[in-house]
Amino acid sequence: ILPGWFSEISPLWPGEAHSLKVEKILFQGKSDYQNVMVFQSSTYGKVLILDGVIQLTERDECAYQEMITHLPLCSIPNPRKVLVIGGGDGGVLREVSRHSSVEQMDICEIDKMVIDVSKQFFPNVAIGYEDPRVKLHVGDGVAFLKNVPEGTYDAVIVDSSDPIGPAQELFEKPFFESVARALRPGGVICTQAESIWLHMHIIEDIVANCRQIFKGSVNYAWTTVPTYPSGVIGFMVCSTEGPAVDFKNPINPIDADDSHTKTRGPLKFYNSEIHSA
Ligand code: AAT
Repeated sequence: ILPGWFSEISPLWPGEAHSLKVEKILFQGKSDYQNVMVFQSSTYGKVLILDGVIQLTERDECAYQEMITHLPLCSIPNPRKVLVIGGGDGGVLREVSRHSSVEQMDICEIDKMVIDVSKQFFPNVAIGYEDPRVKLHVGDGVAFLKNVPEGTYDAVIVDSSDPIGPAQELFEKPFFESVARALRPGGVICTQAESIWLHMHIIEDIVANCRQIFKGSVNYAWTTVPTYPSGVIGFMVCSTEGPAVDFKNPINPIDADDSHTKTRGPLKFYNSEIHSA
């Protein structure tokens, strides 16, 4: 480990560790759930770390937040009620808020410290909270879903950390069953589903579970994020039984210059072509 550098070391990617040069450590704290750190890097802007794992950097967060949000929301007509699990930084909320059909955005993040730190150090990400359609719930996503009435949501986005620590259950079958219950017929889920280069065993399990639970369609998509392990990260995008959803051909395109461009900035990564690809 080089002095003055951050190296991302984890048993989930043995034998490799991506490193970023640290200019300055801005925050270090311990929440009830995890260690939280923010530092200024020399080439990726500010970086948010949870338990030693990179959650986002200012430079490349767009490639993750835009894809995990618009892959599901651009695949269905007029999404109205959306639930985000995790995503305490607010970046997914920022992206959901670009959809004018949305009436309600619920978010359930387990760790209040992630929310507070994001508002303090990542204002262009946490801007997602500044939308009156947002309802914040601080708690465990697994418990939250158990109390959601059947058929409530058009879309559920699971912006989850890796399956070591508080997010472990978010990768397990009972959780996917409760998401399916919370979705309307033909509703969609998009969940963080790790890297095709590192986690085939995890992906195989998720795919097998989703094939049993989501009777509409089951797909795997991926995007490039240079600061995530192996430089790519994937998503499971599935729909429940009901009106058919064709995730490969978005029917609800988002305008590159949408009405929120002024406050949220323009889309930087997502468009219909990259969605289909
Ligand atoms: N958008 C940034 C990317 C993330 S953040 C994942 C979030 O999930 C964290 O804020 C974490 O506190 C929250 N979280 C973890 N477990 C739960 C839970 N059980 N219920 C609700 N929220 C939870 C993902 C980064 C991916 C990293 C890839 N290596």
